[in-house]
Amino acid sequence: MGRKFFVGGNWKCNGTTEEVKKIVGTLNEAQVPGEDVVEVVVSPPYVFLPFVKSLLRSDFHVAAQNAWVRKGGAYTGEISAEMLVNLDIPWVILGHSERRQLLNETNEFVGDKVAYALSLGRKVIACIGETLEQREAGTTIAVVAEQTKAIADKVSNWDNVVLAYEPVWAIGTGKVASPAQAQEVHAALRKWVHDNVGAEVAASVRIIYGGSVNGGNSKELASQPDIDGFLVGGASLKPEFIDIINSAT
Ligand code: G2H
Repeated sequence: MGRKFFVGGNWKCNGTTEEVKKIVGTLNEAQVPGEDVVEVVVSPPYVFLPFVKSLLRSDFHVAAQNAWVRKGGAYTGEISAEMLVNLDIPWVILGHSERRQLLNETNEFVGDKVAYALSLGRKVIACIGETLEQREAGTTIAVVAEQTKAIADKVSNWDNVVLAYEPVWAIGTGKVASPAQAQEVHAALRKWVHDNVGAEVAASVRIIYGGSVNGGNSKELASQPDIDGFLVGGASLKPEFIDIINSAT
């Protein structure tokens, strides 16, 4: 069975109530292929999750941008996966490079977070990607393999995992990876999963690309055989997000 195209909108730390209403209004009116063709998930900041969920069309879904690594408790400022269960939020983004870099999240910590969220029935968009220095040093594949291994070490069932390859040098910079650059890493990742997890998971796991995706570059990126969708930041706040969703066909 083919891999269903996946488009995630990562709103990051952006938005007011009025802006959120406007974005959701645009999404709700959009003409896009059905859920059988493309899975659409938007990820507002935590404080807007229930609001967005209540307004959003039923064929689009919501994701949190993070979750605590274990059961909730005395962790000031954190949000637990149990709360996502309680609010019926199906998806969570974990291991985004902004958290890895700014908040020092390690590979092992991200692996633990992914495993814990999955254990509570959440679906996970797990982010990996190399820095510019690592790319220039020729270690891209080794870096993303190590990040993926830290997840694979803790996860036995990959049904609810989407892997998001997001080269750090392409995030929010306007410097998108070329389709060939992205395809090369996606193919290497799929091979890594094939060799280290199994052929069935390698064939079915969706590997999406993130980093300066926009309405102008999504179609060509989407045409690459191992690019199964996108995680979109800046452009997910704009009407061009609809064009990105439509690049599924
Ligand atoms: C990468 C991406 C969304 P942007 O972080 O996850 O952001 O599309 O703004 O580069």
